[in-house]
Amino acid sequence: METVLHAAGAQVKIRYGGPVVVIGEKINPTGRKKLAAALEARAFDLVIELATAQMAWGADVLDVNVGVPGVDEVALLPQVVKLVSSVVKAPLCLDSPNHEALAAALPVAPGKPLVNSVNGEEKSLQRVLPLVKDRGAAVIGLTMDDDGIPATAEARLALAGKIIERATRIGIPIEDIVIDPLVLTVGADSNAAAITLKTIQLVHEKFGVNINLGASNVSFGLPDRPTINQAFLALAIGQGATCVITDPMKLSATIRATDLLLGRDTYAKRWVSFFRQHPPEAR
Ligand code: THG
Repeated sequence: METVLHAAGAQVKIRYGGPVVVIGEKINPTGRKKLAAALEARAFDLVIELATAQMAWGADVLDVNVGVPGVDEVALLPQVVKLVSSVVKAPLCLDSPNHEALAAALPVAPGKPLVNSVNGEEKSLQRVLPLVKDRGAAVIGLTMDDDGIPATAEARLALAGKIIERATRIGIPIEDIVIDPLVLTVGADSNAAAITLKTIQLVHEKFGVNINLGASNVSFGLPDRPTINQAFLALAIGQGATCVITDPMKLSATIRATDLLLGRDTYAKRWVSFFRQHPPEAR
């Protein structure tokens, strides 16, 4: 199964057995006061800097999230999407829970973008899926609904099935659906990562669709988060995750090393190229 995204001549293929696709997460004001203030002031230098820096560190796709509380996302998301696409040649991942903001940004996003996200909630399915279908975009389906994130892998698998069924029923090709099994922090529940890893395995076996994961949640509230995130990502990729939304500055090296160890980097070409561009002493 291959999810193909493109923009300005750049094509990104998400597929099992290929190198993991990195979605740069840093254009997101959550927990970043400087970026939140800049977005509120419509001062976009920092956004441009984050876009180019993430590309230099190996991002394939850039996530764009402008969710500052109180800000008019319907106006701001398309504005930032246009700006980012004018400075980098990468498909974008439009990250908003607000379907009106997605509807406003989709027409100005270049090529074939990724919509982040739909979930198993009835309202979300009804509002987001038609936008994805009409735009010919791909979509991330989160395995959660009105009741939150289910506690078991089997229940998350059922939600993945529901999203896939509803999306394909309105004509979205199954290869344009990427399932995100979500992870909670192991600081609160020591089984949190294990449940997510099991969900990846079940979704991969049953549907064969591409699987995305955000690595950062897993370590919330714990010391030395990067080490936990690195270990988790390697395990998730080994289990079948094919794309990850993360900080490329912190995690591209681990992702490249994992691809190498899984036999997805012939002659270690990508690893050596990354090493030359970002030698360890400069990381
Ligand atoms: N799945 C999907 N989309 C997602 C997520 C996911 N989008 C949002 C999120 N998870 C991924 N993006 C972020 C963005 C920021 C942070 C974590 C995940 C973050 N911010 C720091 C903080 O809150 O403390 C600030 C870090 C910094 O300053 O660099 O951790 O799972 N589909």
